[in-house]
Amino acid sequence: MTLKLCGFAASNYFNKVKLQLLEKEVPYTEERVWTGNSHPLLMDRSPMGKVPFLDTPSGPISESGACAEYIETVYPQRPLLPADPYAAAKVRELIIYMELHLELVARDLYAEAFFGGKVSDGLKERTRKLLLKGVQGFSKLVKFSPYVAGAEFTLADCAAVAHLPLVSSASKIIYGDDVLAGLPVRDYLKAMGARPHVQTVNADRKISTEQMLAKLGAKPA
Ligand SMILES: N[C@@H](CCC(=O)N[C@@H](CS)C(=O)NCC(=O)O)C(=O)O
Repeated sequence: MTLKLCGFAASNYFNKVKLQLLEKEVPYTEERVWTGNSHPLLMDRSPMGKVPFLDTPSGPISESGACAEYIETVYPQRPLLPADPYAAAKVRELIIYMELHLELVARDLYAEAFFGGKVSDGLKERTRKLLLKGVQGFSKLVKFSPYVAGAEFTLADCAAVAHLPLVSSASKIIYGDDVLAGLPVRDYLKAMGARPHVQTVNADRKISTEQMLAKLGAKPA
């Protein structure tokens, strides 16, 4: 049985794992599973009802970080984590900064930034403070030389390509300025956009985003 990546291609966490699979040339299939419902198709395999999750020959795995680690262990070809334990820990550290201190914080803005909802002024203010703190921490770790963790393309790039554009655009839409503007994120994303697998992920993301917005009855921001 080949791996099956489940979720939808508008999801940044889905795309982080998808880019890893494509870059490593791991054979896999996709199953489109939408969130926002408690269907057993979702909850039995991803108990928090989140995507992505990965169907493996041994059973399902939820949480993109756990999926990514499983893929690295079972498919050692084209490793996206350095062999050196310290360097590998620095890649994992960078991913946590992007996910916990940037993306998860900015997520509170998405309802208004992308889905036609409304976020209170209090939440916007609190989120901005947390985002600026996250950006400060991330700036100390990130390398952009030319990849986010240094000279090699790693799992941290799979995460960066998926998460950083969302953080930038949510903050631009809500605050009128990009909290990541002090970092060379635009140039980095442009360079990453030349990679064929990043192009595939981005093309699929566009189609899936339109489908998702149509499902929600929302208009693109
Ligand atoms: N920590 C999770 C985050 C995944 C996540 O938040 N996925 C979103 C889609 S981008 C989702 O499933 N949201 C639906 C929900 O939270 O109910 C991971 O790394 O997989």
